[in-house]
Amino acid sequence: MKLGAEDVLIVVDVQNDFCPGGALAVPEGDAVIEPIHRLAAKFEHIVLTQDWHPAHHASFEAAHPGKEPFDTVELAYGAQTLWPAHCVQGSWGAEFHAALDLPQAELIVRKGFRQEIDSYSAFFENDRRTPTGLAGYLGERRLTRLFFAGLAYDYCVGYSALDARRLGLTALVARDACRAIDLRGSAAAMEAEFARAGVVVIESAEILQ
Ligand code: VGL
Ligand code: ZN
Repeated sequence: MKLGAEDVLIVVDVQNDFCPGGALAVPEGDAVIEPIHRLAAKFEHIVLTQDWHPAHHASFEAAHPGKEPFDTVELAYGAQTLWPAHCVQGSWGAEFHAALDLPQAELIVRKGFRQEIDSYSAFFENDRRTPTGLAGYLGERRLTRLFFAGLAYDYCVGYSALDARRLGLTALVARDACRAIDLRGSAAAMEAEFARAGVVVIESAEILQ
């Protein structure tokens, strides 16, 4: 695939807490790092995202006495899955995995830092309205074709790709450079959404060719 100045690789949440040994470990989460490095070598532009929660964030199970991790609650903006505390600002778990080596990345987008709103997407928080600023950044820099990789396929990667389509951008997801949480069929559900929204799922070998 021919890549150019309008293409950007968006590397989602490759942080310790989403990798083995982390608080919300995605199975084989660290396996995304190698394919991401291979992809990154081909891209002129790379953006990283970083899940970045205050210590008692509303998406944490501990903020809801009597609830368990992965239960669902109603917050002001609608249904919210509860997670074990993860990616707390300044903690080890919030740091990028030590093996992730992308010093050339041009931007780090932090999300989920508002106490009362979770954020899966790199574009909008879970109220679907509060922007992170990424759309403005990409627009000003004329970055219009977005390639996604990272964690988790069925949450932050998936919601980011869907929002990219909502914003009229081209969105491709490098499947083998992602890993899923797969909570209650969430990976298959996300793929159905991808098909509806026109998100292209692709193997990184096809991008590298
Ligand atoms: C994520 C659940 C909670 C993700 C972040 O990066 O996919 N999932 N926070
Ligand atoms: Zn989170």
